[in-house]
Amino acid sequence: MTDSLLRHDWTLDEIEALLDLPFNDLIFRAQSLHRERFDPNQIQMSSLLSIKTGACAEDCGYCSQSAKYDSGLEAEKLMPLEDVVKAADAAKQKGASRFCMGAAWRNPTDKNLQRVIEMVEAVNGMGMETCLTLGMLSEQQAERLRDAGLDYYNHNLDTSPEFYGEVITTRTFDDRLQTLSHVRDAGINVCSGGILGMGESRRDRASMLRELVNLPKHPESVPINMLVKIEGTPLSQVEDLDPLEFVRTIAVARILMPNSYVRLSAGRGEMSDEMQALCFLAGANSIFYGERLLTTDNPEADRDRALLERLGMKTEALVETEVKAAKTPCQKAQAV
Ligand code: SAM
Ligand code: DTB
Ligand code: SF4
Repeated sequence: MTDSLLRHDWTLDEIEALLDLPFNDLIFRAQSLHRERFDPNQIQMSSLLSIKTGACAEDCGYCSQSAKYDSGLEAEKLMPLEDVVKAADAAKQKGASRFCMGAAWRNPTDKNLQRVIEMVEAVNGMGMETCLTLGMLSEQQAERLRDAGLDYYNHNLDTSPEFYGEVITTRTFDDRLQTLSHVRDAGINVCSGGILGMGESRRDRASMLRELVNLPKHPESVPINMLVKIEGTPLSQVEDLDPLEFVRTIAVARILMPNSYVRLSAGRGEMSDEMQALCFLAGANSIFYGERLLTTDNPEADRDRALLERLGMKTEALVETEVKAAKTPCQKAQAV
């Protein structure tokens, strides 16, 4: 069945016109569409773990983990399997339905990939969805991860092709598109989004969204990060983005990709409850849950629980776990 709302031919001017709408009109449009496709009071929760930290060869100007900048971060080697399993179990107990493992690599070596595959198999075996973010992947590596049962691969475009060179010089925008195409072709769900508040213009935000929406298939998951300013990195002193501009970008992502999960990602620690509530109203329906992102703090689990309760929102964890545990299509339909 074709879905006329799933367009892949958006122009930059059309997207910028959405960002330019009066705020109330934009939010109303995004929320109306959101509730046609999703339960507006339900939120998907992923938990993050850094399985290999720091000493990265890339020069991403926002990142605490690049070896090129002195952020004071202590580097750690690839974590043993049993520690990963323990962390996944703790995340599951707290209600996360997806476990996302991140490594500070330009790309994984085939040997390291084998160790990560064991982690994916173990976490899948616990009834959780798995997500990885390991940097660039070759076609064969993506296929190996697919064969291991990986559910999602996160690889962000980060910003517009025009602004990209201001942030990263050690790999190109096209390298990122290529990894996304390897992930898509292997049949793994794509998680791709970017960072706002790095000094980019509104047109850059529109251009990044255009790249995402005009991919051959919309990413299933679209993380929108607010820059977490890290001392020692080139972007540590950049001017704050107007919070309402962040909310606008979430709303436009929701309108452009109506079937995708839009994740309110990094930066929640510095956001008020009211700002997060506006992001949910604009169509965000996923968050990272747990006290730590990769190397920086996330809101305390208690604060998140209290926020969701104040808003009358519930998590998707139980529903998803039941669906995943069901063996046959008929059992799956019953679980839904
Ligand atoms: N090394 C792998 C890579 O770059 O693909 C995976 C990990 S990397 C930390 C994953 C994503 O986290 C980045 O692409 C970026 O979008 C986001 N990120 C990293 N540092 C951030 C920061 N300080 N603020 C906001 N987002 C950040
Ligand atoms: C994404 O878009 N955001 C997450 C996840 N994908 C891997 C990472 C955020 C990192 C924030 C900075 C840190 O904790 O190092
Ligand atoms: Fe390395 Fe990823 Fe950080 Fe870039 S974002 S420096 S690739 S860990």
